[in-house]
Amino acid sequence: MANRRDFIKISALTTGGLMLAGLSSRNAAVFGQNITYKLPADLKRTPTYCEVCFWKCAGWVYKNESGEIQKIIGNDDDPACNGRLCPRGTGGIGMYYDEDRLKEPLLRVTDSAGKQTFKPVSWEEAFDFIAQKMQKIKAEHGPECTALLTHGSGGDYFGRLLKAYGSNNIAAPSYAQCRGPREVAFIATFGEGLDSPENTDIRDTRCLVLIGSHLGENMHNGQVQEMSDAIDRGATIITVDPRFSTVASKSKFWLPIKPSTDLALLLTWINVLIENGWYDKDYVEKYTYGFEQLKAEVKKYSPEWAFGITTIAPEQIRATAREMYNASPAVIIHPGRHVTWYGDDTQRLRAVAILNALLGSWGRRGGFYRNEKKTVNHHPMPPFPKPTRTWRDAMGDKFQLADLALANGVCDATIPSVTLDCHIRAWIVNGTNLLNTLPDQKKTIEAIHNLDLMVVVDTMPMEITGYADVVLPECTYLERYDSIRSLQGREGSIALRMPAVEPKYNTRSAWWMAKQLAQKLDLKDYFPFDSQEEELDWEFKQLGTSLEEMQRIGLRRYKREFDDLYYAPGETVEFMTNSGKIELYSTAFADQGFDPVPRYTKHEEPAPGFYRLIYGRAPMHTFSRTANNPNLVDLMDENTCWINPKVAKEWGIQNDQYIWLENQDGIVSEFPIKARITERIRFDSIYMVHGFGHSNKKLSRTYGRGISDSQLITRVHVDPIMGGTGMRGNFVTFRFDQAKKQEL
Ligand SMILES: Nc1nc2c(c(=O)[nH]1)N[C@H]1C(S)=C(S)[C@@H](COP(=O)(O)OP(=O)(O)OC[C@H]3O[C@@H](n4cnc5c(=O)[nH]c(N)nc54)[C@H](O)[C@@H]3O)O[C@H]1N2
Ligand SMILES: Nc1nc2c(c(=O)[nH]1)N[C@H]1C(S)=C(S)[C@@H](COP(=O)(O)OP(=O)(O)OC[C@H]3O[C@@H](n4cnc5c(=O)[nH]c(N)nc54)[C@H](O)[C@@H]3O)O[C@H]1N2
Ligand code: SF4
Ligand SMILES: [Mo]
Repeated sequence: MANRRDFIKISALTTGGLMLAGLSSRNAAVFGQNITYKLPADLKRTPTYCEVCFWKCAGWVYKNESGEIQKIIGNDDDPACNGRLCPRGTGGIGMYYDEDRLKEPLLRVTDSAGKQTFKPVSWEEAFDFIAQKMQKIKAEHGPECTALLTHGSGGDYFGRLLKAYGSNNIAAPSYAQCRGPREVAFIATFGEGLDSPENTDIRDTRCLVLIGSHLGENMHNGQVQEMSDAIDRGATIITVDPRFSTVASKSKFWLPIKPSTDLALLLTWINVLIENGWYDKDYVEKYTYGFEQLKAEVKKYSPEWAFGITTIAPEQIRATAREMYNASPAVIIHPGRHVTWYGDDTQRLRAVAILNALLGSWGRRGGFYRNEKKTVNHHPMPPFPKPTRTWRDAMGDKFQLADLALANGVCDATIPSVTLDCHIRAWIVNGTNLLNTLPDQKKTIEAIHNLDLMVVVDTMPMEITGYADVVLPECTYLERYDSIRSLQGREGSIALRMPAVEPKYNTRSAWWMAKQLAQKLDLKDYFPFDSQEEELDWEFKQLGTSLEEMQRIGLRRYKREFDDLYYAPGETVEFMTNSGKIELYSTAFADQGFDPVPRYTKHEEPAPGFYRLIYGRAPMHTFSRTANNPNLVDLMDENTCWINPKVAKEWGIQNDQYIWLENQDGIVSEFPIKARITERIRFDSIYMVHGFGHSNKKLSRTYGRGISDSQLITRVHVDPIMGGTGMRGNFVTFRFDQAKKQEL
């Protein structure tokens, strides 16, 4: 291993307090620019869009008379939130007030005793160090040996920097650890993906089918609001989930499926619809390709067959299929969002897409509407150099249907291999806690040890910052401008995020950091404006408004410009697939040697005494980014392990007892987790909320609270079609003695 990095718990942080004032004035002089914002004094409230999750609700920040942030409320005009933020968005203030925040740039140094620590440094020292390393990597190995791993708004600016430098290795975990398989499946079927927010017309639906989508715990705001309105209107909800989720309790049908068998249910539903003629014949005839092949292929999937696999009774399968048909085309088989479960996820999502196509819901009211979005134009800049290599070169001919970069692919391409003459040598990590986000932590750490440079841009001392060479502290979303939020939807809308207050401590925005680095790397033409205000103003002017106007209104909506929201009766539609039709039989998959019509394959079962580890969301937290947020910790301060009473009895586990979990590879959870004994989970699985079990002691409110599902996800089921990391093929058992073991 080239550069073994010890995990550093940011122990040097406190020493920086005294140096701050001196450092920031020196920075200002060195960089020759004013880093304070020109905030209009007369604004009673300042606009923002939320960064607590990626639904990006627009809101207003209010301050008290002393200029302290007091509350954030939703922007009434915003189609993403309709004036109402979710609990996390309201609690976003806690991100600003969290005293555990990163406070100054840090550099990894090794002392005379060989101990690695972080030393507080000036911004200029940090940038000099990074630029020098990046120039060396570029000269010796080519710029393609640098990658950006990013989640969140600053990624736009670091992405521009990286492309200017000559690399296109830009990956976000929201693809191969989240919605990637769904995008590939819908592109193969309808010629377009869903992206965010999804174009589900829940507002007008008559039947919503949720397959592991736990809306209501998954708090994607506008979608949850539309669903609760739909429930009030009497729409049917069908929930397929091994756990009695919040939305299962509002559903007409709850199908407590055996986990990992959803594809069997979906293919059987397809068969039942076709066999009974419960599908939209005109729509299928006019718009689709491959119906006969589909029909022949799914013939074998009877409800009786599916019962043996899914444990869902045949009459339930028929009744729910009928229910969907009765509502069609105002029916949505929801594509879900985090869909990287078992490795055959693209095919499962293909089955979801096919069901929607048979019921004629795509392009129909109450099904899926047609999206619109405003394009944000950037100021002209020199063309980006064309990279000669990417992470894909490490993949051979695999995953060609992936339409975005894979974060796990970047990880793979960082580990030297005999087939690859150049591995990735530098990572810029922005806003993603990779140790908790990618499965197989051992591999992530191995990749990190092979880097010559790892820069982490974050707001908090997380697991990932502990492995950095350089830590760049970003100010929170309440203290900065950011790129323009342009959201797709029934109509396009744009929103401004501006600082409500000056950045606390010695923190800066991503734009500022990227611009300074660009200067050091001789790439300043890619950041042509002296201030972010000027750049935003230029961009807003292309959209028919200005920064000054947006500071007052926060959000602007645009009338639809192109197509109608839904297909007109008999409208001719050209789909962006090879056949120009909705492909029930995927020609693109056939070309690549994958099943053109999905087929059921069996998954491994837990050994006796083991239970499948499944996970999800809680309404008051977002992954690990909120785990230490004072306001949200007040609402929920640890995750619990849901265990069926039958199982608890067998093991003698009491409610609220702390236990350890051990997975099938012998990995034991670092911390104990509280047992929650409940009928709401099947006997073959245990459930927990993702985002807890933090090992960085500097996270004073969350350190050691609950456990990390990621730590136990060592078996990864990679999707052969697009490379997504299936994370639900891990089994765990209970342990009661870990406390003693840790004391030794
Ligand atoms: N085991 C398991 N793994 C999962 C999931 C799961 O449910 N279970 N979910 C998957 C899904 S769906 C997704 S989308 C991904 C999410 O993956 P991530 O986005 O990586 O999730 P977080 O754990 O919230 O890490 C976010 C990091 O950004 C930092 N941060 C917060 N605000 C800012 C900011 O303003 N600027 C900067 N620079 N940093 C900031 C936080 O401190 C934190 O370190 O994880 C995936 N991985
Ligand atoms: N509050 C909150 N809301 C969020 C987020 C957050 O962090 N916090 N993150 C956002 C993001 S990035 C995403 S991607 C979404 C993710 O949210 P979703 O896409 O809605 O859900 P998943 O995380 O895939 O699935 C969780 C549900 O799947 C069930 N499940 C587990 N295994 C199986 C199975 O084999 N079959 C079936 N049918 N169900 C199964 C679990 O019991 C659980 O109820 O949430 C978004 N909304
Ligand atoms: S859904 Fe909640 S956390 Fe996500 S952007 Fe909206 S208010 Fe923020
Ligand atoms: Mo996600």
